[in-house]
Amino acid sequence: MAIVNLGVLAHVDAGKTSLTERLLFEAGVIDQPGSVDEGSTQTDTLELERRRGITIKSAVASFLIDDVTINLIDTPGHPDFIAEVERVLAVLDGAVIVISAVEGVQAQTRVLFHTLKRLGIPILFFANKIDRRGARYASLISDISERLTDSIVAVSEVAGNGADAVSHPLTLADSEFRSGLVEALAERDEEALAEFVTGKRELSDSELTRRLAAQVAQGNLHPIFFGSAISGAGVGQLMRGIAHLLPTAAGNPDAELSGAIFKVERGPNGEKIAYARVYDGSLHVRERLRLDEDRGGKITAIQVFRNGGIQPATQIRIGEIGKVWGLKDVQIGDIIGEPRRSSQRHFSPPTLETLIAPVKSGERGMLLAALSQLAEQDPLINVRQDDQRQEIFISLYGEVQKEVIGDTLALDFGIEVEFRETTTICIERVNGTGAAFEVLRTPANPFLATIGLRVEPAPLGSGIGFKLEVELGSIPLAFHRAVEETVGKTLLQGLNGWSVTDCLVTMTHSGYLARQSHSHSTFDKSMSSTAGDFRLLTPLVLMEALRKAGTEVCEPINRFFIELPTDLVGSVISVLSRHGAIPYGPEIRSQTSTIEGMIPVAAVHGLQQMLPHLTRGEGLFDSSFDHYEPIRGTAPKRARTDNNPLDRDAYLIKVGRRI
Ligand SMILES: Nc1nc2c(ncn2[C@@H]2O[C@H](COP(=O)(O)OP(=O)(O)OP(=O)(O)O)[C@@H](O)[C@H]2O)c(=O)[nH]1
Ligand SMILES: [Mg+2]
Repeated sequence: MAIVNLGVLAHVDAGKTSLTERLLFEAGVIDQPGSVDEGSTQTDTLELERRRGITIKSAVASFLIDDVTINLIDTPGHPDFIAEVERVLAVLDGAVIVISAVEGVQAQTRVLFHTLKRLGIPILFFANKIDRRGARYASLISDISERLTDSIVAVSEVAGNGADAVSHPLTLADSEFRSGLVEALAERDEEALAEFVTGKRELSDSELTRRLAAQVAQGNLHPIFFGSAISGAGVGQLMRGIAHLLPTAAGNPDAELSGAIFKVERGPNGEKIAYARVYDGSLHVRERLRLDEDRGGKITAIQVFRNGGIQPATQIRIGEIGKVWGLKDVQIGDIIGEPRRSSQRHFSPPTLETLIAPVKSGERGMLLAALSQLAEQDPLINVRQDDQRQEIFISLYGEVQKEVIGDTLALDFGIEVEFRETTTICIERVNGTGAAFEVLRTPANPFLATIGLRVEPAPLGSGIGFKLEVELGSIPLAFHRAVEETVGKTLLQGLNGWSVTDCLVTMTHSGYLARQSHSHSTFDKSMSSTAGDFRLLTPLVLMEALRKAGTEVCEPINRFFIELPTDLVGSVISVLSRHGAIPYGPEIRSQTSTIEGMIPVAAVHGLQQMLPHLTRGEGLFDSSFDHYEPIRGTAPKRARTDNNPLDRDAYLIKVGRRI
């Protein structure tokens, strides 16, 4: 049974959900394509999605094309919901990137394309909305090749305009298309090149198609289909492309089970339902699953996506996607068995944080419980508590996500909340090298542990590394682990309260007192080191080392793109500069021009609100995270929520170890 797990990805509003609907209709799964605008589609089922007309959660739909089962995952395009896309990436055999033929390549299109490319996921392009006025053909192809990739081959052409626009497949009988394709293949496929250049023989149609599929599968070439999700133009050809140009799921049925959980939802009775894809082996009802060291459970029921629907089943086989019941503590992103694709983060982290509080003061506990349930489905919500001030913070990608969280809490949990003080999340990077150590049984050290740590900068994007420069056996493994874990936790709040990243921490000294007791009595904590001694001392040593190394607070910077009437370019550029943005040379055209550049995330919201006024309502603004940059001037601090190891005396009192 051939299966393709297909992601549909795009910038917001490009037409992913509409295309999904059209594919389900053409495949015979539904009698009428539903409409996003009327809230009647198969994949936008949440009340909030229907109300807002945007996709918020990824959703699966299944259908057959020429005996190939397609499990399609419709994803949200709004950058605030990128976490939903993130998890889906792990389970895809291929992707369709939808591009509006009117708007062309947009900010999120680029982010998604480059991420898919990096992961080696084969990509087809669908240029949608050819039925709209202003839809482009040749200029869209050059837009894609200039702003995205030149590894493209247009496989259809458009005739007519507006509602009458039709899309014709280009065939190998067309000599121009044929020679273009042969050339594109020859550039990427040495064997084809040899045969083509030496002219040994004509490549047959079926051989050309086979070689095209091979290049698509390797991620070297991306066919562009043109059409319309609303009129249905070009969708039939896209379906043949999906079934015959993308690689089908492959795996080893005899190997150990491996798979991934890419979505978690709650059923009508609050029970957890996990969406799993299987790579190798198979997943059975009544099987016990291990999710990590201390989480797991027994599978009580399975449903598998098949032939346009979902059916009860006893197992999920290779390549299949199914719903799984019974895993009570499952989380989105869980890996079953050996990971297939790097489970690393592919997109930038949330860059905003907001204080969230219940309107009714007695509902704080309820709110925390609700947020932790939401965090099971969306790990990037990242709930942070300040127990001293009784405050709750959550990370955010943007204003729309904030509104959706507010609505979800009201609708699903009956909790009215308010948000205050949205701030930018900065990070701290280490400036130089710093080291510190404390030795057990010395007067200043109340803990039965010797710890030495060195902190130094590591390459950008590398996160936090931990290394031992002491003999592995010098202290029990459990103590090493305690130090390593505590290092990770401590670095969540650096010298200025922001999380420290891109650094290497090396353990340079270690020592402990072995388990001992006075004769005939039991284990005596005052004479023997415990993991607690290592946990409590680590923050003091680490922060001392960090203080010596010094840190630099960096703020998130977005790449922006503005389209606006040409006569306003000058005035908008000066406003941009006042907001700390760095515009690159604008691209001036007769009527509308574009400005690209970098802007601090902190300035994005304000600018977005001013733009309609600045551009007579005609400006389009788009931005996505690009990098972190050191803040010039005074670095902002974030209030600490830990025991503040920077203040030794206060810290010792808080952890109850006053000397
Ligand atoms: N004219 C025309 N309109 C389209 C076409 N495809 C989608 N639309 C419209 O574009 C809007 C957005 O469509 P959606 O299908 O919700 O787009 P999406 O990519 O799923 O959006 P998000 O999931 O929110 O990112 C809706 O108003 C659709 O009716 C098309 O081919 N032609
Ligand atoms: Mg959608």
